[in-house]
Parts: sequence; C-alpha cells; structure tokens
Amino acid sequence: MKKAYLFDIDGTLTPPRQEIDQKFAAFFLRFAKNNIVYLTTGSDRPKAIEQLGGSIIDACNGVFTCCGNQFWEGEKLVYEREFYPHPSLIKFLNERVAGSKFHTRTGNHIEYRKGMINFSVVGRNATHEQRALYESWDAEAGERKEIAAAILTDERFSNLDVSIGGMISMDIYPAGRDKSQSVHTVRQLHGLPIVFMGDKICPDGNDLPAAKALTGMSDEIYSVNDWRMTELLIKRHPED
Ligand code: M1P
Repeated sequence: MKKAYLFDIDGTLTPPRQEIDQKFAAFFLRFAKNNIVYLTTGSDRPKAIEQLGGSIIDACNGVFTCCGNQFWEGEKLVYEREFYPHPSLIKFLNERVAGSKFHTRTGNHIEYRKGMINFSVVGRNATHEQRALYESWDAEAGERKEIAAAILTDERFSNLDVSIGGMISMDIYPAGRDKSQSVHTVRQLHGLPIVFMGDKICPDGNDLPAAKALTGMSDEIYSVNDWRMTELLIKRHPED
C-alpha cells in the first residue's frame, strides 16, 4: 500500500543539532526522491538545511519547521502561524534563568521563532560541550520537566503547551500548535497512511503530539533511539 513518510530531524535523522552522517545522507536522499517524504522539526528552516543539506530538503515533498508552525514546499512558504507571547511569560522565563542552580549561562535564552518560542536556561549560544553538561545535569535535576510543569499548571498560561524536544531547551506554543499540525496537513494533502519516526515520543516530548494525531488504522509510529535505528526501520519498508 502506498504511504506517506514523516520524520523528525534532531535525534531521528541526525545527532541532536549536528549534521547528518554522510553515508546515511546518500541513502536517505535516494529514499526521499522515490517516496512521499515530509520532515517535521522544532528548529527553523536554516537549521534544518545546515543539518541535512539542501539536496535532502529539496528532495522531500515538504518540511514543517518551528513545531509545524511553518510549512515549506521547497523554497515556497505554504503557511505560517504567529505567536506573540504575553510579557508575563517572558518575565517568568527570565526569572527561571536567574534562579537556576545550573552554573553556566551563555545568552540567547529565549529564541523567538514563527508560532513558538524556544527557551533554554543554559542558552542557545552553548557549545557542544556545554550542551552535554546541561543535558546530563538536567537529567538528574529535572529542571526542564519542573519548568514545563510550572507553565502547564499556571492559570496565566492556560492557553499554552510546552514540549521538550532536544538536549537543552523547551518549545512553548499555543495549545495544539505542535507537530500534530504536520500530520493533519500531510493527511489532507495525500489521504494516505502515514509512517512516522521520532525520538521524542514520550511525555513532554515534542514528537508525542504527532504520534497521538496518527489515529488511522494503517498508520505506523516508530520511537527511535538515533539515526541508525531510523535507517534500519526505513530499510524494512519496501519502496513504493
Ligand atoms: O528538534 C528538536 C529540538 O532541537 C533543539 O533542541 P535543543 O537545542 O534543546 O537540543 C531546538 O531547536 C528545539 O526547538 C527542537 O525542538
């Protein structure tokens, strides 16, 4: 049966915030040229291109960036959503940066993207080493989970949703403006069963809304550990 494929990027096609493995890139490029393939990421388009390269992006049918709040077909922006966070949210986040027990701040703690903001206590300017340090500290301290829970239970932010997609940050957007949007759009465009692969199909994970939106009998959902597992799973699927 013909299918449409939807892939997360960080942790699924590439190591988080890093470039795709070159051998896997050649394999995935061929797969994207021969199948209906969409990508969905919390990052923006320049970062997706930086990690995957222009040829893969061009070979895909479309790319959903900013957690599905922007949709691209090639270089054409098909739609984008707006989000203007309330100043009380920005104040809350700045207080969390100031009050965190983590030892390092690198700046760029709140990144404004289309339809969402990305928040990080250590900051988006962190080096790979600083990212790894924060990730392992957070795994013990549970800071991101605690901040996410605080937002989700605060009446002032009752219209918002939070997900943890990567190593150091969280994505914040109006409820429902998450990766489920990519599933609905692919379904509208093709009306086919969807095969979805993501590494954050877990509570608070930014791939969970997409997985939950896949309610079709023939849809397939795969929770992967890294790009190697994605490659194995793709190889198990016969090409259309
Ligand atoms: O695509 C997964 C996540 O990648 C980055 O997360 P981090 O910097 O925490 O590793 C961010 O771009 C984030 O928005 C995105 O969800």
